[in-house]
Amino acid sequence: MDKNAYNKISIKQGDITELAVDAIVNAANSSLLGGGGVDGAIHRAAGSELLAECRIIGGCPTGEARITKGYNLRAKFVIHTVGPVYGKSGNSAELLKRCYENSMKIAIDNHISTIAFPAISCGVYGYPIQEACEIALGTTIPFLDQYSFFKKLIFILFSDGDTRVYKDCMQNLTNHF
Ligand code: AR6
Repeated sequence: MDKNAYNKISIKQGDITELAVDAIVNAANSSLLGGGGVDGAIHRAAGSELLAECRIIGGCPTGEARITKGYNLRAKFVIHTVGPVYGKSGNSAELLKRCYENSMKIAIDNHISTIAFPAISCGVYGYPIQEACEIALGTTIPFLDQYSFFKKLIFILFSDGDTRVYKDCMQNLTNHF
């Protein structure tokens, strides 16, 4: 792994709706019609045009991703992905990995070079943060290595504890240099 890839990652605590990046990722449900948690916050901040565009898309299966505009958000785009309900939606680890992979693929297809992820599935869907974090970092970092046009990858967490887990996991990865 190229050390430069790690320099493009930042782990922050805060509200994803406030970020001025090319795309923020939404932890949606398969209807794409909004909900609670980060999904609710993104829809509130983006405004009703986001819901109208999501209606046209007509849903998204677990593990896949879809892109819309960002409307009133500072982010130009929203990439909506549907995480697994932990222990319920088939192979949870494989499905969560696909969420990160498919979000990064959509980013590439749309020339998105700055992107921010929340902790997909780690709220209402019950995924343990440590396991989810390892999947999030392990799946996205190889894309930074392979596609040098990516400039910034942000993981934005809501709680102190989740932020600490991500920072520790990142530290363990960089210690290998
Ligand atoms: N910015 C960053 N992170 C946030 C924000 C925010 N504004 N708000 C919450 N989080 P969740 P899920 C964190 O429940 O588990 C929705 O109703 C939160 O602390 O939003 O994938 C959807 O419609 C947690 O760590 O998503 C689905 O029905 C993480 O974001 C369902 O919840 C994800 O928590 C999806 O559940």
